[in-house]
Amino acid sequence: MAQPIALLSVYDKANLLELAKGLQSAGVKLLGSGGTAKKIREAGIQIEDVSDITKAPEMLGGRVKTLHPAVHGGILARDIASDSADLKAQNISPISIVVCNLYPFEETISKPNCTLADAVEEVDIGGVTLLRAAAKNHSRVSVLSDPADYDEFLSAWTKGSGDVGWGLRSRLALKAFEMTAKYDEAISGYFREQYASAELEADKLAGPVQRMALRYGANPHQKPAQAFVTEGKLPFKVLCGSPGYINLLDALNSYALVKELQEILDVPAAASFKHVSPAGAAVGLELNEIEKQVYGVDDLKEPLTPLASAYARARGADRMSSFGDFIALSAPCDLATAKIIAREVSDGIIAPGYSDEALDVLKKKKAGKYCVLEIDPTYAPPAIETKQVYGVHLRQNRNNAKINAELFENLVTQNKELPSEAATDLIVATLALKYTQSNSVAYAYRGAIIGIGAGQQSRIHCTRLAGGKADLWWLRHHPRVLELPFKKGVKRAEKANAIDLYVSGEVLEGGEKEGWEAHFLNAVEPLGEAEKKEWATKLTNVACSSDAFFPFPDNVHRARKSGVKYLAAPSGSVMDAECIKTADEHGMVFAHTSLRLFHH
Ligand code: 93A
Repeated sequence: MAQPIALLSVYDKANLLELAKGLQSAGVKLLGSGGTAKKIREAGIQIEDVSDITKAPEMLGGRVKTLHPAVHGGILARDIASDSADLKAQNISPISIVVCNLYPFEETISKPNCTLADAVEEVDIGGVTLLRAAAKNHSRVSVLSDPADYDEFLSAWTKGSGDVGWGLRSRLALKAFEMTAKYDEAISGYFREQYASAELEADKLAGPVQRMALRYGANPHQKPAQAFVTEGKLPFKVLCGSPGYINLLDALNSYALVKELQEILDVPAAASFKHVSPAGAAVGLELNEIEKQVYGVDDLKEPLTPLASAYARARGADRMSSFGDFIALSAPCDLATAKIIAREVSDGIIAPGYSDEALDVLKKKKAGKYCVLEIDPTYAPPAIETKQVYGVHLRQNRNNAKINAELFENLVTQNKELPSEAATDLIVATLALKYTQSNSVAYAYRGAIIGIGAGQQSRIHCTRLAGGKADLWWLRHHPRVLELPFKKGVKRAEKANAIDLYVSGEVLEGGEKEGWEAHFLNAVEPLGEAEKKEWATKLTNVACSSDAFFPFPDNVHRARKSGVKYLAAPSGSVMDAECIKTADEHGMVFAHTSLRLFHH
């Protein structure tokens, strides 16, 4: 058998001499690129230069060292007759071991004064080719890309008399593939930053870009931060302001929600997001006069379009939570909608377009810093999504479950009457859950979320939280609330706050009490418990959906207290029968969906 050959070409020369010594004593012939061969030779170990077999000197200042058919033919040749014949014809010897690690690209670019030219010079070509070729041909060739593996390899080589076995060869090949992939990612990341960011500066208002730098991540100390795609351009462009990291989390989740709502219900939809969960979401059913008053849009001169009604409803579900929201619209923003947004405290908006007048209005918000994003409505996200937590990559198929009326066909209660309005409300509630941090439960009424419980570890806490919010929402319709004698000049957010304190029955003392009272022209009597109870009985036909099964019937009891008649949840609880029995006791209609909708 011919003497096995090892090709060594390493930037990091750690453990190199021990490996070279070991290979030599095992009868392996050594071949090295310039610096690697020199170091080994200086240690008294015999080694040939790559240029001895290529018959070509290293050139272009080291840019071409190992890139040669004599090298790559020797690595890539299989153990088959035609490949052996090719090698023989070209007088090339097969190579059995490749030892290579790459120029320190990441280390170089992390230096503060690294220039573009410095970075370019550190892009390793020949080394990546050696690693990839050897890894490709791992059925015959061993590739050592990490000095930490030399010892194990040497003992396996000696033990196996030159055959380290398929197991080790395949593990080493995978390591080499991972290494070149990571290396390439560092290179494309660096050049994306250099070239796609420059594009951002130039074309900010003209079109979408591939990458945008963000001020910071989830918190101001989390720098640097960026948003990017690896192919094409981001699916949105920035028309005004500059989005932050949380803004984008809100924008992308909320737009997905409203887009699906409109697709399924064929009515414009809007959502008001905070911390990556909806505070409200709705479709644009026309508002009656009381709703206009409750949602604070009764004084608007501009007639409400369906889109404006959708946002008024979405914002009106929980005005406290929507303070500083990120808004998503399913249809191009019109003037009527922009006028509602203009006077609310909000952080930004995403929509598939803006009328000129609407954009003029929005651009004036926050002294010109209001974040306005225009999304491409034809954009379809990739099917696979990946995120990284604590250094671990998590990958899954996107949640592409369709939420439509068919989902609620399995009615498991005695009462099986599900009117189309209730089916619409179940769709709104369930679709909202698809984009709400779990656990979650949502109550919907007249095409809008009226209470949502998000991010709770216990199901009943979600049901209570959502129910409590729905109760407050309903109390805001109470005639005593609508007649509260606010002084002129009280700001919208202050009103929302004062009403919330009033309906929640919060006990106020001292300065807080005085501050609250100062909003009104005269003394305001609190809402009594009996009044509240009596008012609660007037809310009926509410829909409620849960992102996973109800583990106990307490959820059904609690939902009923907030006027819920229509329930939807997946089946699967050992208490399913009990939950159904409870729903039957209350004359409710319960749809088992068999679709879990956790979202994180
Ligand atoms: O500039 S290169 O991309 N051109 C090459 O042909 C080449 N072959 C190996 N760099 C090349 N290498 C790299 O040189 C290896 O990846 C290794 O990091 C380094 C070893 O160089 P030396 O043996 O001269 O120290």
